[in-house]
Amino acid sequence: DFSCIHSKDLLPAEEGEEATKHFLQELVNILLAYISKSLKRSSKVVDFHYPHQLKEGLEGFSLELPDQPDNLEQLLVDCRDTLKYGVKTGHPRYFNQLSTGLDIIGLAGEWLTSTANTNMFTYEISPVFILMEEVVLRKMHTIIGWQKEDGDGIFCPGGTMSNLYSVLLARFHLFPAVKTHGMSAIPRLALFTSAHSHYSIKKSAAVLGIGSENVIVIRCDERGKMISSELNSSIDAAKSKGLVPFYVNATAGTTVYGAFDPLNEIADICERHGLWMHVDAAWGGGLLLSNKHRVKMQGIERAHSVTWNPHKMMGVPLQCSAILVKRKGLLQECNQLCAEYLFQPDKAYDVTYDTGDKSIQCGRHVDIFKLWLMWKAKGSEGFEAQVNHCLENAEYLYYKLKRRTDFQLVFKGKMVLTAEHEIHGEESDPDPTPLTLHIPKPTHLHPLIPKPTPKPTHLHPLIPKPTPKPTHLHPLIPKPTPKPTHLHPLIPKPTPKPTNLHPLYLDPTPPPGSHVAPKIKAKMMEEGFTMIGYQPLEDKVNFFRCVFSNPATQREDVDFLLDEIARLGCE
Ligand code: ABU
Repeated sequence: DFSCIHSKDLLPAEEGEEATKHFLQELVNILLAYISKSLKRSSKVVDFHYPHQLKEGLEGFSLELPDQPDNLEQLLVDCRDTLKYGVKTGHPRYFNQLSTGLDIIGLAGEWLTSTANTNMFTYEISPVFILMEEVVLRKMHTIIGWQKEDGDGIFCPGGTMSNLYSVLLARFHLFPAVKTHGMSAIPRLALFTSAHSHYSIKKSAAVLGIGSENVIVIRCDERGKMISSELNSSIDAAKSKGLVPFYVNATAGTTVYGAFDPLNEIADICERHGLWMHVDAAWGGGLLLSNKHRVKMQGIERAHSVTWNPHKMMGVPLQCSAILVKRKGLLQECNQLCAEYLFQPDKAYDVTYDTGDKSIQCGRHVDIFKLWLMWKAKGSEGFEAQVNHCLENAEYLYYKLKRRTDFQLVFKGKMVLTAEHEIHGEESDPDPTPLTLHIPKPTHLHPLIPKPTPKPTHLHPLIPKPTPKPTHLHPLIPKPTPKPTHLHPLIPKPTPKPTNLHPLYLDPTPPPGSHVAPKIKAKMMEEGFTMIGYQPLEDKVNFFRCVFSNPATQREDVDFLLDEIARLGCE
């Protein structure tokens, strides 16, 4: 009974050890019960509530903050409820995001990290974690295929930040004066990325003052791979307009199709034009650990920098993302500002281990320990088996979909091949292996689904805000920036007036079938037995994207997902 105990009774209070032990043990019991439940197929992925319901408070669970301290009994109830109303991302039937699953060793690593509660900026306060980071980064360089003398890097908060680093480094490599003199000291730059690449490349250009309009978007083929011949001609075209091309992003595992750009072809073009080649392998990086599947990333060793998120395909708990840089010392040169209160040059140890000045942050979370511990626990072979299992699930889904008449594949042709198929050339497409599979709309269900009654949009969490946009555009591709007007740039553009139309029907002629996936998803969330994301893409109306990164997911879960989508669509 913790009803008479408060946080002030825990350590460092005198005699606080017993209460602390019992409190933490009770918390562990709650977490264990949650983990076991998360893995039970009979339990829900989500006990979904709309924002207003959670804000109003549910069965004693209140988000409001008290003036007087709550007792520990209440805090334990709050912990239970927080998990109860959250999403069980470790559930075998959670297919919604690229980061799924719950690795117990990774969890232990995260607990230890929080217990250590230190910062990654200097060796003096994180000696062990700094050396672990060095070891893991070296391992990743070797796996990429860089020479022993090459390789640098840093863990940072997510793939977007890793990609931002890559653009920053490429620009500094070409124009070091930009660090001190800013953009006015350098010419107008251009960078290149595919239409299916992650939006963080445009965001990086915007954040770094290059301008999102100077990101030149290269078309993709039907499978979502960059058409490299168009990259070449776009570079020439940009040069003829007086822009200075400096950077190409190639994606290894695009966010929606899981497509792999032709890295060697892109590397050839980058070499010909003297451009920095970055590979965004945030999603696909894990495949480097698979002897069977790493063939899809041939050419990655020619990259100047690589983004790789172990928190995706490798199943490391969020967050764990690396920016890997071939040229040693560049991160430090680009970012260091030598703050004297942290990075004193006259310390008693080798100050190159004070890696914090490589970063654009000051404080940096310890993301390395859980990955290091998982690598120890599984070995590289364990990660390989895990990645192969995910791809086997993807292949299973493909074959199931081919046999069902109530689903339609988003693009024709085999989406997942084993290495064997590739070696023997049984398919016409030599590089057809995306990691994510796309369960398309069950279009025949369309007439059976009633038109939703328009609701106040602030109550419906699944419906995007009514920003009018052409529905045929991919959501990851920002709308074209309006041409500069006479307005001062600091004056925000007027927000389009909200209408009273349901956001799904804003477009007077929505493409047929576009509301099927959102309607199924809305029902799926309310029932809560599985979760999968959808999106439109280019000329394709909303379709489901099925992600496999959870080692707990088995074939029966794939079967369940398909039957559940079909059931919800028929209701
Ligand atoms: N680019 C971050 C991951 C997004 C996703 O889970 O779909």
